[in-house]
Amino acid sequence: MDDKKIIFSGIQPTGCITLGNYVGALKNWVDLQHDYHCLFSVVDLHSITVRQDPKLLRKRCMEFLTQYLAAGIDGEENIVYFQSHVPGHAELGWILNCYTYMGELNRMTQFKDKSAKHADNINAGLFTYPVLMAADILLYQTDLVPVGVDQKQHLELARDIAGRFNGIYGDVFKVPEAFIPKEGARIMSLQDPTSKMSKSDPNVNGFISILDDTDTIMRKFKKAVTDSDGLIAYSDDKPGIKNLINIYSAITHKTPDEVVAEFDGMGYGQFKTAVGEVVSDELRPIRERYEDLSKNKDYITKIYTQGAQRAAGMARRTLNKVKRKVGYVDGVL
Ligand code: ATP
Ligand code: LTN
Repeated sequence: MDDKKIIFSGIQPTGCITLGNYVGALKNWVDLQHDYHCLFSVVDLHSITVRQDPKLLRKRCMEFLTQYLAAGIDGEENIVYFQSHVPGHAELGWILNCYTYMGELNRMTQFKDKSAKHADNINAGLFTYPVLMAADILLYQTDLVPVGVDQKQHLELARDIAGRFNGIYGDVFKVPEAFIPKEGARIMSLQDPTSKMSKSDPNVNGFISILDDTDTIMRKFKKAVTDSDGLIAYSDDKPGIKNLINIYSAITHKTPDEVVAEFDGMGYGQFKTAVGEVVSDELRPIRERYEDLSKNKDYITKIYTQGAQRAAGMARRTLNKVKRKVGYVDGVL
């Protein structure tokens, strides 16, 4: 193998892939994909921490994987697959559960948020979810994990677990680093700019799906909640406008200061239209490729089948090492 480093990342198949997921994660995967050996997984094991309709879940899993490819991920060069197709994730997840403390998991803010949201179904999977995420990453000796800032705490836990395991057994796992974008690490809801744009938001006006058409995108940006002082400035006191500046900035690669200078003296209406246009121009080719790709089921099947085979080979190497270190007898499989 050459000296390229390894990337692992994933999105769970719930709701639909949003502009937040795109700017925070997917777009960076596309930018980094040729410089690293990459594994991009639809992390379907994670999605059942919240109750899912089986038919819908299966359909959504296919749609998510197709959207990875439509966004520009090269499925031949990279490993693109479904997490549930590689048993090593669940196996290592179990082992790492025994090297993770309840106290650590109790501190996870996503667990606190999600258990408040789904009070009728606070299952053990929701609690140990970050351990499965650590297993996803550590299974492949991952160097870099491109994610939005909301995943930083989970990544730090993965690093702690890796360090703890290595401390007991010697160098087993690579300790991974997070790759968090500067602008766009946390895109906020268009309807409530103090909370994260979320793909499971029941209010569809709060998020942009990467498959939304131009009219829908323009309409959602026009409706975006801002303030009433009419000044385009980058400030925490103006979360709505700050969010729009961040979106424009992430798509155009301009700094927030440059964006503020560009729109100096203009009204919110004009600015919202400009943001809608850059987003729409960015997403149009993705939507078009998606239409084409979704007609080609054989190609998609080929990508995820070969992806799982390649991933399973890499996973096996780490798992064998882990099992030997823990003290299990060598198996036949
Ligand atoms: P849910 O709302 O269902 O919990 P989500 O929208 O947070 O889902 P995830 O599957 O949890 O989506 O996240 C996939 C990736 O997208 C992660 O790397 C996450 O950090 C990133 N991400 C999610 N939402 C945003 C956002 N609003 N801004 C930037 N990055 C985001
Ligand atoms: N927990 C992540 C999704 C996820 C992930 C991963 C991201 C699961 N496993 C491994 C990066 C690496 C989330 O965004 N909710």
